[in-house]
Amino acid sequence: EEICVCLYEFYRSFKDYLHSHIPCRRRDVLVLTPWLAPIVWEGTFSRDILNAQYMQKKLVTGVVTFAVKKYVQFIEGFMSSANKYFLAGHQVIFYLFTDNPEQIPHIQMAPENRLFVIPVQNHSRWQDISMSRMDIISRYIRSQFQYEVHYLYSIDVDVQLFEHIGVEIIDALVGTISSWQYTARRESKSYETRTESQAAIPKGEGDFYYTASFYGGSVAEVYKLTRACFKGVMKDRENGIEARWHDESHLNKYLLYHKPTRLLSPEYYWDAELSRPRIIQVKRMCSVHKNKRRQVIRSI
Ligand code: 2GW
Ligand code: MN
Repeated sequence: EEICVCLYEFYRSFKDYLHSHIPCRRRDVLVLTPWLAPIVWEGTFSRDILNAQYMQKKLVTGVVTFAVKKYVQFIEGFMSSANKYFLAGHQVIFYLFTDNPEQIPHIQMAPENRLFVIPVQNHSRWQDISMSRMDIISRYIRSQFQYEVHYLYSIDVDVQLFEHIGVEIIDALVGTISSWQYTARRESKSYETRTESQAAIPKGEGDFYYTASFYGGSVAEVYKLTRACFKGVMKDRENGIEARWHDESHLNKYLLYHKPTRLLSPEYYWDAELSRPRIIQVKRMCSVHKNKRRQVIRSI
């Protein structure tokens, strides 16, 4: 009986403690992977506690974004919303790769943030723009980023942030669950399955389907990831094959065999084309690009 009283007391004090930091806990979603990596949803963390920890460590985080050709039109919306909501109050360095540095609009940066505009060549095929990102990121990590930031995240430019994306995203290797595929069963996920491709995932394997629109981690981990993915892209090219979803297919292959240490729920990249199910309590970042044709193909 005494033990019972003890346990009850413990539970009660813990419950109060939890409640004071996380007012609405989640029971409706998966919050831990089978390899014990947290899956970040609204209602699973206290940003105050995380902020204080991160602040103590004096960390700097980098964001890599590409805006090539017509995609310069998205810079303004991305940069102004990211300055407001991405790791607000913490030091962030934005690395903006573009083929047209002169055309960059004036961007009002938050005082703690910095912006580097880096010229990059354009490719005629969009698939090549998308896939060359892995190569460019890894080369710049080697020559520059590793000396300037601790963590590095790659984000599509055709997005806008609507809510805070804070230090809950910080970890060694971080992937975001795709808003298109969060419910799909393994067999119906968009993985590359042709065994001739380096991105091939054997039938019946795969954990989650991750979006290439938002991933990151420590500089060292992102270096390994981007190098491996680019190697896969090159090998495929030699063999005359292109993975189903380009860099995204290679990212999914990599993250299957190098398990992410933290996953972001689709709150962190919600596709504008989709209606919002109940489990998505906040849309923190959404795509703003409406290209019906490609999206229809993608959802098949
Ligand atoms: C892309 C498609 C068709 C025509 C042009 C482009 C394009 C992309 C471009 O002209 N200029 C450019 O800078 N980009 C960059 O590539 C930009 O940063 C953009 O956000 C990123 C990915 O292209 P996006 O946003 O059109 O593709 P999504 O939103 O369907 O993204 C998924 O699929 C891609 C590959 O199929 C990538 O894997 C991407 O990371 C995925 O999320
Ligand atoms: Mn996009």
